[in-house]
Amino acid sequence: RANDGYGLWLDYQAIENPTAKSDLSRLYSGFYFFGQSPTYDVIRKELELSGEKMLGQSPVFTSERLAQTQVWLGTREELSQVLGLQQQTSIKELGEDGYWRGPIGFQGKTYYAIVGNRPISVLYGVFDWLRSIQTDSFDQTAEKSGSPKVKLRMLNHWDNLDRTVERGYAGFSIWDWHKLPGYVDPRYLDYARANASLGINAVSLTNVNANARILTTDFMKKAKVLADLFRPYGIKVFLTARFSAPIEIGGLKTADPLDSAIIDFWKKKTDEMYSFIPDFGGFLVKANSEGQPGPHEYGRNHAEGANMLADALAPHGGVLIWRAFVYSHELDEDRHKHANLEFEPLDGKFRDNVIIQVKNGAIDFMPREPFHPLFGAMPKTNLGMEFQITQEYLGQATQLVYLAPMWEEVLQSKTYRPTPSSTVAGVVDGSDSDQKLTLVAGVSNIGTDRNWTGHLMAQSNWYAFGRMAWNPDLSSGEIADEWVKMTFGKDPELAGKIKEILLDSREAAVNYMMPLGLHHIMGRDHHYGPGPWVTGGRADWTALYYHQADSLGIGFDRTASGSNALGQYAPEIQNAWSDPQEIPEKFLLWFHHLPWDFEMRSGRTLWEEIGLHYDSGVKSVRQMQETWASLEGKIDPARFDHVRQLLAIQEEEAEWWRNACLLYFQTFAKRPFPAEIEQPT
Ligand code: GCW
Repeated sequence: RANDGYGLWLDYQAIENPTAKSDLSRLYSGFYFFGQSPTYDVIRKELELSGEKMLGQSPVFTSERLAQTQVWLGTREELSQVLGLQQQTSIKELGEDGYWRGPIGFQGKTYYAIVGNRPISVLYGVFDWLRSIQTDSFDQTAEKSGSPKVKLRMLNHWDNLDRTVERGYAGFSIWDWHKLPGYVDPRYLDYARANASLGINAVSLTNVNANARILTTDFMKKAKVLADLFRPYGIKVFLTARFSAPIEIGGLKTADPLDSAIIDFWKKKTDEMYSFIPDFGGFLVKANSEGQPGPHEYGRNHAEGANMLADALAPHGGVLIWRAFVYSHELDEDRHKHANLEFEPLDGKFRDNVIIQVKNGAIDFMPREPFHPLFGAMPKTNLGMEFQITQEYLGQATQLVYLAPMWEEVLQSKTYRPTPSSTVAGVVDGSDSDQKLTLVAGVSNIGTDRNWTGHLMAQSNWYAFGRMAWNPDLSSGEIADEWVKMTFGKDPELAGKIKEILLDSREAAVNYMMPLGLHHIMGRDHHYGPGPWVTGGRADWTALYYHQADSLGIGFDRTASGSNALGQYAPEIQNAWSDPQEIPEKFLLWFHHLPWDFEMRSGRTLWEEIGLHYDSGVKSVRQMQETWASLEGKIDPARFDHVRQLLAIQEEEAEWWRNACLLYFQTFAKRPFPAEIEQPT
């Protein structure tokens, strides 16, 4: 059967190396569980699947005669009860999600053990072990331990109750609300396995542009089924709460967060939710943003809105996630500044169980943005990161763009606050901040398409998101390496070439779409393809607002002579970036309006440099195509052809972007294109 990509990175390629195979085969001949848990049943199933696929062998699970076993699985406590073992006490320090795996000597024999602080972390240890086998890095004599740096590692689905998906490019929502609670699609379990294999431990099922019906009893019963299925995989369910729900489903006249009837409504709703899902994660809220209802309607601020919901969740241990994606051009001329203006004054005013979820940049998931200036600016507030895995502004389902280099760039950015060496990763994972409740969220790219993500290669973005949420300091290169080997096999030449394609793809997209700090110049509403000419309606929805091209030059002056959004960053950044000679050129036009003949570091003019960037983006795509073509015969024809066809579309689209943007900007610059580029027509 043709490989349709359904198996994701859990497809478990057959092991060919005879020594590795016989070693592993021995291990698969005797698994021993020291305790019982529904999560151990999940592990058993994964061992069955992986044994069949990697070795053509069913694992043996024994319950007696320890001496005949090979692999031990259990929690630290379970192991020490049976064996009286006191080693591995350090595992305890790894926290509830931490695990240890390695050899244990007992009564003259060595066993391979995977030990966690609770059953879920044994599962994490098993997935880590399976990953090491698939990537050829398993050494049974070595010890390895792991634990996540972030507490909530979460997918945000923008899925509507009618199964359409906002900004979804992989079919419809996998949540079949119509058939729930009676019918359980087996796909739900494969979804849970995939997430658990990465350590993703929370999912918000519904769109942040929320429908209040999800909070009705009927829908709670449906959500309960999913929560029950996900529990053994360590995944908690969250739902989006529409702020005006008291009016829409509660028959009340207001949604004022300080009104006692409203407080009571949310308390009862929340209690009811917990009666169905005792470990319900909490609510995710988009309020007073893009027309969504919120506390402002009643003259209340974000903290008053968020805290009211947080108080309803607190007795149950629930978390309230409140988004900082708020903007207009009314509060300030520059939309960029809006979130800081509204949220910074509220620092320290949110309850302990509130997390403010902040997009990686201040505008909106652009191909490249400087990090959001809220990171580092609210030391007394839990700040979570929101990435977008779905490629709204990065080619949607037709383009291959590996997003991990972008996330890495953001996470490793220095904020210089709260300490001089702080980074975004350090703020978010709490190592540079005091925050206890930490969160990395990603807007899901999953849908009903057989291969889950529309573009097969977009599976790498789901994978990379999960890995980075677990450890924000992992590099995009090592993650690519893992994913490629797990998805396409370990042939070094093949793996090397696919990795090269992945790692070049994001810079290619930036170049042919929005190089040198250009942003928000895409097609209106659908956000597909170029639209630097977009005008009309709200100023901050036009393109001209962002690129500001005129006969003199191009770019948005956000320095002190302009909007001074730069003033929202730490002084170190302000100093360096306010100088067009010093700012990294990748952010040049984000912060500066410069003449077309401005001299770039290459010695070329700005106009020439823009042309070269657009053109090099197209050339990179052609290089990706060539590299892919060289893999013909080394990848199964189904997957080979899928990617080949999409790369051909991507080439056309890259040319479209280049030609459209350059021809449009030329109407202002009135200069010829650099001779060395393919001339746009
Ligand atoms: O990126 C924009 C999208 C909207 C989205 C919004 C948000 C859910 O175009 O579709 O709405 O951001 O993040 O709230």
